[in-house]
Formats: sequence, C-alpha cells, structure tokens
Amino acid sequence: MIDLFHTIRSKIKTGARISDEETLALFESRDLLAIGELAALANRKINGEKVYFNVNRHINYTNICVNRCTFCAFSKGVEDEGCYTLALNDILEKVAEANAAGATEIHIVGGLHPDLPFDFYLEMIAAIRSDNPGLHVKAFTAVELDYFARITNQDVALVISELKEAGLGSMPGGGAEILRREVRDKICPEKISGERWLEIIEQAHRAGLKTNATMLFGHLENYEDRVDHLRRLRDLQDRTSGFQAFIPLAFQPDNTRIPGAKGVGGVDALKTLAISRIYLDNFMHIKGYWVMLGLKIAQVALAFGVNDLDGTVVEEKIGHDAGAATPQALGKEEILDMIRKAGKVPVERDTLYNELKSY
Ligand code: V47
Ligand code: SF4
Repeated sequence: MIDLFHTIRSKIKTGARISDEETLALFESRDLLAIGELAALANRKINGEKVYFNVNRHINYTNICVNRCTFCAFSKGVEDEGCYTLALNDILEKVAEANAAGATEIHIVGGLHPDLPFDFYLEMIAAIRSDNPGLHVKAFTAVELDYFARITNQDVALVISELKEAGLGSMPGGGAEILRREVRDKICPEKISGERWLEIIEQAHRAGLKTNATMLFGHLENYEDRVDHLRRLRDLQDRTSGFQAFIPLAFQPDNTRIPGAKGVGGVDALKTLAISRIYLDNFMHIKGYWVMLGLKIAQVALAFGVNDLDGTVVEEKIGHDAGAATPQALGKEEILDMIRKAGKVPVERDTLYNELKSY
C-alpha cells in the first residue's frame, strides 16, 4: 500500500496517468487520509486554493417521465398524485426571480414527458433568453436530447443545432448514472445505454457545447463499475476536451425502488470524490454537489480534491424527493462562509468558468 501511494504521488507530480488497477486499489484501500492528500495535491496543481461557485437556479419543468428509473423518486406517471408540468409563464416567472437575485445561470432538466412537443423546449429556451439576454441557459441531459430526437424523428445533431439556435448555452451532466450495461439493466432499464449517452455528449461537444459529467454512486454498483465509468469519461475527454466538471452524485435512497438501498456514508463520498480528482487528470473541475453530499461533507470535500460547490440552486426536487436532508437553497454568504472556513479562496464564476469575482 505504501508503494501504491508512493507511485501515485510521483505520477501526480510528473503528470503521468494512474492506471485502472491503481484506481481500483485506491477504492479498496482504507487509508482515506492518504487518498485525500493525493487528491489535494492533484487539485492544487490545477486550481491552487480557489474554490468556484455560481449564483444559479434549478428549474425542473416536469416530473412526469416515461422512463421510471428505479433510483429516481422524482418521476411520476401522468395519473399519479403530485405530478406536475410547469407552464411557460411559471417558468419565466422563476427565471425573472432568479435574474433579479443576481443569478448568472438557469439549470433546466425534467422528465421525459409523453405529450410535450419539441417546440415547447425550443420556445422555453428562446423565451428565457429573449427576456433575460444575459442569463446562461444550461439545460437538458443526453437522455432528454435522445428523447427529443425520437419524438421528432430527427437526428440528434439536428436537435442539438436547433436548441443551440434557440439559445442553449451548455448542458449539465445528468443521465450518466453508471455507464456499464450490467448496472443500467438493474437501475434504469428503459434509459438510453451508456454508449448512447457518450455518443450524444460527444456530438454536443463537437457542436461546441460544453457539458458536465455525473456518476450516480452508492446503489448497486461495485468499485470496478466506478472505475469503468471514470475510464470512459477520461477517454472521451481526451478526444473532445468538452467536459467542464465531473460531479459524483451521492445516491439518496428514500422513496426509491433500489432493493436494500442505504445512503452513502461520509467515507465513501470523500473517497469517491478524491479518487475522481486523481484519475480524471484531464478534467479541470470536480464538483461537490452539496445538495446530495450534505453541507458538512461538501465542505470537508474541499480538502479532498473538490474545487467547485455548484451554486445557490434555490429549488431542488430530484435529491429532496429522495430524502436529501440539505436545505433547498444556499445564500451566497453561506457558500462564502463554507469555503472560507475550509481555508480556501471563494471565486464566483459563470457557467463557463469565467471568474466574476474573488472574495
Ligand atoms: O441524472 C436521480 C440523479 C441527476 C437520484 O451538471 C439522483 O452541473 C441521487 O445531474 N439520488 C440530475 N441522485 C442532477 C444532475 C446535476 C445536479 C447538479 C449539477 C449538475 C451539473 C447536474 O440526479 C440524474 C440522476 O443521476 N438522481 N435520482 C437519487 N435518488
Ligand atoms: Fe426519468 Fe430522469 Fe427520473 Fe430516470 S432519472 S425516471 S429519466 S426523471
């Protein structure tokens, strides 16, 4: 083990890559602090002491979804109690509130609605942009893009170009879950394959859209599945450089249909964030999404290779429907406080990581 840490430390220092076998050995190691120290070293080389956040708002336009992934407590059927679809006016009202509160980004995702036409999505983006020309719209996962392509009988490349034309600025990283088929068959059998997710993201990158990448961890997957997931992302990033941040999403078990599901412990969360930082040497940013991690683990994660805390969020449904105990929103002051008390330098960024203000 001492040899393993020694080898990885030299690799980080010289810019060499760690192998899948070494990564698996890190996951199997119990030495959390040694892993964290390596991740902090890797992060410091890329980001120094800076920790990024943004002022944003999440909007989930509908929770009605034809997919019904077993880990998802957010989705509903059209007849289910609690299902909703926001009207364009409601969406624009939420965006106007966010704009007035100083947001620079609107993050929009939703379920795969059986009846909404593709025009609904194009109009939504175009209307948001025309009312608020300064706001960046980060919207739709590869899963939604594939669905739009299917309902319009169009190639996904055309869907991407129409959304770009309407004003789409970039894409979030959802829908990746665990890319390996054996796990997807169990947790999201109706969702697009991991290969299709990667293919659509590659097309988005080639069309000039930046995206993020996520990994939903702590359900039925094992360490090999996580390493396989990381490898495929690192390979794609080598080809496109289109990913901005990697976001490990800690699985929230309440109201889901994963048998025997438990929450993710603090050790596994920190280890997974740290190993991601070490392995994904071609990703600039590792995001600690406080909604799923909890505020305390998200703050401690800043010593384990994490350099981004996402944003103010304002209204979160996906994690909270599954039992996330975090607040709905964070104020800018709260985020600044979390970062400063971790001994780091807070930097407000826009979606594309232009630095707006250092504190
Ligand atoms: O794709 C669903 C996940 C994702 C659960 O790109 C769950 O900046 C935990 O992708 N427990 C959507 N996670 C959220 C997402 C995201 C969030 C913040 C920032 C960005 C970004 C992206 O949430 C889904 C799915 O992987 N999810 N159910 C659950 N029970
Ligand atoms: Fe639908 Fe997304 Fe939930 Fe799966 S994770 S059921 S695709 S909303």
